[in-house]
Amino acid sequence: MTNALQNSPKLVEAEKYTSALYEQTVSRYPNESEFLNAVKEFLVAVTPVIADNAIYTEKGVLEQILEPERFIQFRVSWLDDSGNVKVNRGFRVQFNSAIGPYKGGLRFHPSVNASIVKFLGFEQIFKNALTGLPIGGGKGGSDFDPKGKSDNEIMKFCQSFMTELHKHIGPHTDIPAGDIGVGAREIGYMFGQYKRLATAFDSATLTGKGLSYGGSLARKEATGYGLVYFVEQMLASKKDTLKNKTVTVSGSGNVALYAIEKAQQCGAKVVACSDSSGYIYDENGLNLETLIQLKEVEYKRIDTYISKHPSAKFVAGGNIWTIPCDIALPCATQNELHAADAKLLVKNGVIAIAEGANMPTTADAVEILHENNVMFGPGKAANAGGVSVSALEMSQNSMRLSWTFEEVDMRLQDIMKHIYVSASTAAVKYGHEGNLVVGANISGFLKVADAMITHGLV
Ligand code: NDP
Ligand code: 2IT
Repeated sequence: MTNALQNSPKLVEAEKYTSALYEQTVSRYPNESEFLNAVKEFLVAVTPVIADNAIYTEKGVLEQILEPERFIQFRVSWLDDSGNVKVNRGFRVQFNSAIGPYKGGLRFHPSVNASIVKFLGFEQIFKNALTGLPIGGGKGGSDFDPKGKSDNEIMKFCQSFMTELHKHIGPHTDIPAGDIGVGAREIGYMFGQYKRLATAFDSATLTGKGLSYGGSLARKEATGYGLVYFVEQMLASKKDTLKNKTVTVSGSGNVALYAIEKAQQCGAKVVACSDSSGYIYDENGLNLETLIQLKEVEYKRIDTYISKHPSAKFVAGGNIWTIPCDIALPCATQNELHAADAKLLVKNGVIAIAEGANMPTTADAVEILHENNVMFGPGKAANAGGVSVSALEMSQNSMRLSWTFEEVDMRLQDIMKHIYVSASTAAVKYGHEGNLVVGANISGFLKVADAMITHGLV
């Protein structure tokens, strides 16, 4: 908030208004804890903007923004390899299309439900706005568990899922991509089925495609690389760099692997990464080539790494945040870094934490980091590199050409810098210097809210 606003009656009014909106959301969706957490963080962050600009209240922008434009739920039936009938739930939330067609990933994980899809779709609205590219917010997925499934079962599931989803998506309406459990293989099967049903080669209907049929160079690397570019900006603000820093990265999926690669290229030593069964640790640093072979080629668990590198240890069920580090990059899933972890990281001397995953750090953990002056990069800013290059993939598809890796990577670096600058500038303007959670929410919100107002009540 501007200094004049501090403790002003306008701010008190705005706080009452956003608290009431939060309570209303709780009473509408009492069981959607992940969605409610995302809404709470957002409402608290934008309260000074509401206090400062009466128009957002007059036009009911917040009331509208909290409610998805559309929420689609559907049955996904398929046959497993033994001929048994399987039934999963499919979801797509089309949350906000004020600044562009809905855009956001698909997650296949047994935990997926309405709350998780809505929290991710809500975050995506502001993340996508921050990129400066013309994309609205959406998200989807299924409670299907890809673990232990044969390639044939994955294909059957993807085809059945897309048979319903294709009615709701398209290059000018809604463009899904990957997320947890959805990578190049799944996008390929879904694109094949979409193409067949649409009787058209609408390449810009899905992003994260293979390079042979319209994918963008550097999309695979984009989220992890973008995260590290964002961390470089955070460190540069303190005249520091990644050189010789000790880094831990949770997860060992798409985001984690390429965050590790870029951190290593920047001169950091990445000593640990994880999956849902535990973590691997090597004080001399992890070998990325082995990790990529195990995870992307052989689809193996992280514990298999130690047979190739005896100097590393695998800690089954271990908590990666107990390892001392300068920089921690949570890149697995939501709510994976709690208050106790934040305290321990602070005690062990952490200087920066940035979220590759969506909302991995709980609200009380973020508070502890801020209290202890640990730099904190929230996911909707720090992991926006993935969706940014997805939007660049759409541009290339529209132009029917493809840029070089270097060209895409340069654009990605510019976008991450721009996101850092706009979030940190908004934080300063509204009286929360250094608080990128507040800055990212405000900066994303302003763009979407202004577009919504110009469209009238729709
Ligand atoms: P992947 O499926 O490639 O990898 C996910 C990793 O996280 C795996 O190591 C997985 O371990 C671990 N993980 C997932 N769920 C859990 C859980 N409940 N508990 C513990 N570990 C878990 O996914 P991505 O790398 O694509 O996504 C990781 C995070 O990044 C997600 O939060 C996603 O929303 C976010 N993100 C992804 C983007 C992208 O472009 N892919 C863009 C922006 C954000 P295991 O194999 O044991 O389940
Ligand atoms: O959370 C995310 O930003 C993603 N999973 C990527 C979305 C996209 O459309 O590339």
